[in-house]
Amino acid sequence: MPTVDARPDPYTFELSTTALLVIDMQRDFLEPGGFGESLGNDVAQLRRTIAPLTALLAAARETGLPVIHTREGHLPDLSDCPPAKRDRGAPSARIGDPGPNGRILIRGEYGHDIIDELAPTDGEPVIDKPGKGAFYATGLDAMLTERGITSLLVTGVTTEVCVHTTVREANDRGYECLVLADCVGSYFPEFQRVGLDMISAQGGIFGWVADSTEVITELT
Ligand code: TIU
Repeated sequence: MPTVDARPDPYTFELSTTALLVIDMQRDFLEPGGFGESLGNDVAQLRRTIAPLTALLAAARETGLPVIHTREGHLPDLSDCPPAKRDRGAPSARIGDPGPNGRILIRGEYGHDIIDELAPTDGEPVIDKPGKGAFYATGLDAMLTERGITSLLVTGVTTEVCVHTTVREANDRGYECLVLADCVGSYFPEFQRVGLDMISAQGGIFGWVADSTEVITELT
């Protein structure tokens, strides 16, 4: 069984019960003109995740490790977007408003889709989720259970929002999570550091943290 140098201690996983989860690597978060920028964020902060995630995806695909992608977004009629989410804050454009990449965070729009560099291949599931967590109002738990997956290699954006929410949801459902530090990104450097610390502190209260190179070495 592969064992990865991680914190707070080494992470051992079985290939047959592990999946790579790629959270919300969408244009709406990583490119100008989308949801992330509308909230006042510098979207360039997230782009350092693309190269390591590209390498990790290649290794996972070569090994036959299941890859599951998620996308945050809403139905065109916004019936799955609570007003409490849409009305929050003072963004330059709200969810559902028109933008250069289509309506902000709306399913089917160009901006809602995954960036070209990390496009899913045929057969890789893409879970559309209305919330921050990948388990809320989705079929992810059933999909993992059906496949016998109990361990998740977690990547994507943003570290302190959708990655954290998903790891917490996964933790409560009994999944073990290894979060790959160079493959998760935040708009705020301090949130990146503290967000990862919060996962691995207290003996790994939510899971483990490692660099993707440690996993790639084990997979190849
Ligand atoms: N705003 C922010 O940091 N993130 C989100 O709204 N969604 C995800 O993290 N995917």
